Amino acid sequence: MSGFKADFLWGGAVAAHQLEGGWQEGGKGVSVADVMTAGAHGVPREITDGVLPGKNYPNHDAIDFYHRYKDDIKLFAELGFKCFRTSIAWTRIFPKGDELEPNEAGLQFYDDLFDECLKYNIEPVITLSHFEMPYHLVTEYGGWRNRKLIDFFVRFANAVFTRYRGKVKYWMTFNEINNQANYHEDFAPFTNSGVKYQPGEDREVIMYQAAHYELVASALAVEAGHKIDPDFKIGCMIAMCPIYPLTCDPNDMMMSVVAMHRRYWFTDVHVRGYYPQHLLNYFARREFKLDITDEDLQILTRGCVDYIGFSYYMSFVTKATEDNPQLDYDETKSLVKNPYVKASDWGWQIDPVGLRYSLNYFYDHYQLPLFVVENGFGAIDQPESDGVVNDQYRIDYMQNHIREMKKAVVEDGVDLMGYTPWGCIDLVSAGTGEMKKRYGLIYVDKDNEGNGTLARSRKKSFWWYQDVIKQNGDNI
Ligand code: P53
Repeated sequence: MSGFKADFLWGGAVAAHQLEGGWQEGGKGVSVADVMTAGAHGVPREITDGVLPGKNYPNHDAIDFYHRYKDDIKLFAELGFKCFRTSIAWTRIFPKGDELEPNEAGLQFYDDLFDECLKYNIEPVITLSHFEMPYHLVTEYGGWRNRKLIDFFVRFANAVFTRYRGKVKYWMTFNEINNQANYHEDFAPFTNSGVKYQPGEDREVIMYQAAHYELVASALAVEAGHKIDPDFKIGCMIAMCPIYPLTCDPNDMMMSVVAMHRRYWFTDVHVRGYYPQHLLNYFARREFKLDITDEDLQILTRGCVDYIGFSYYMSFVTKATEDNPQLDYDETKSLVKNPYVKASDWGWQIDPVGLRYSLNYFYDHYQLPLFVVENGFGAIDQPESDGVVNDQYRIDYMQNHIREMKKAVVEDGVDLMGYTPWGCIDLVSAGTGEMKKRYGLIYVDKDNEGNGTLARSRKKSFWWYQDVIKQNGDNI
């Protein structure tokens, strides 16, 4: 093969809570994203007890895509997008999460949004749960630590699969389900699973329980989706940060293997439909008592995904230490700096070759089609005197990553479906809640404090990416 397939899905990616705004419109309920304040690099977002007066909640208004999506999709069409990845805000469809009937106004919003995409032959690629589950499920049920969430999620999945069949073909169940491998911090357990920890709780076992229920829910959704429309392609979504050994010391190498086990076993369950033996042995060693029934194990085998969607921004590095003979992985302590690569202003290590490595890792393990559904460079952009952002650094980042992606296709033979760079239009950062950590090809006039006209303008990267799509990557 000389390059990307003829029907390669070039596009861009966003998530509902990070761009829509309209947090109380059309009957939408409060989501977990609505109770997170703005933080900064090194300053965690605060998770408040409901929406409190006087706090800055950047997702409430975001970039007002809810009202401006027609103009924004027109810009995506101008870029030549073949697909557009977004999520359905669960709280627009089931505002509290435990209702029996969906909210028609929310369903209608996404009908209109998908129609607008299809008008330009832009294929919607839809994530069901992207860090925006109903907050009511947190306060009433404890989030995904509760088995009841499986039914609520499957009801939501069924409602949107049924409604949008014929409009949406590509789906993913849980965004970056494996972020919660970092259960030591509050962010990922809350955004992935609506889990808030009490002091003194064993965080790790609760994380595994929540992830198990999500994997069962995902499998049930995949099974139901295939019945609703056999043409559906339903994937998982993994945050891929490959973990290298710091040196060729065999102990460092083995630490890297175990760290990869802890961060990526989720993919094994999604793809193969059963738990890897190393994890079962780990559960036994730690004496975790998990609610995993025989019926659950049956369900997992019936709901294997069709493809692997993954995000790739950076790689990690680990090393073995004498005080850790069993090579336990703690994402807040086990990672060290890579001396060979540079990092972004937010400390994310820039490693284009790591994308080729990741594509090979997934394809060697699973032989399933792969979809790079996020990649990009979060940076501070400054419009120049003519008003245009000259983001050559972003072009360099994307070009270097696409080049490595192409090697994975041409030289290594991986089956790659598409590429959707993250935050194709500037939006609210998930990790920090900032506006100033920008990823877009399209600039949005809004700052961290919420000031700005919300006007959209094309950055230099806009024209560059437009040309990449036009030439199907032949110029890379
Ligand atoms: P922000 C951590 C590591 C890798 C990807 O992230 C991550 C995170 C969580 O911050 O999140 C994904 O906005 C996620 C998007 C998010 C994007 O990467 O923190 O799927 O919602 O915006 C970039 O710079």
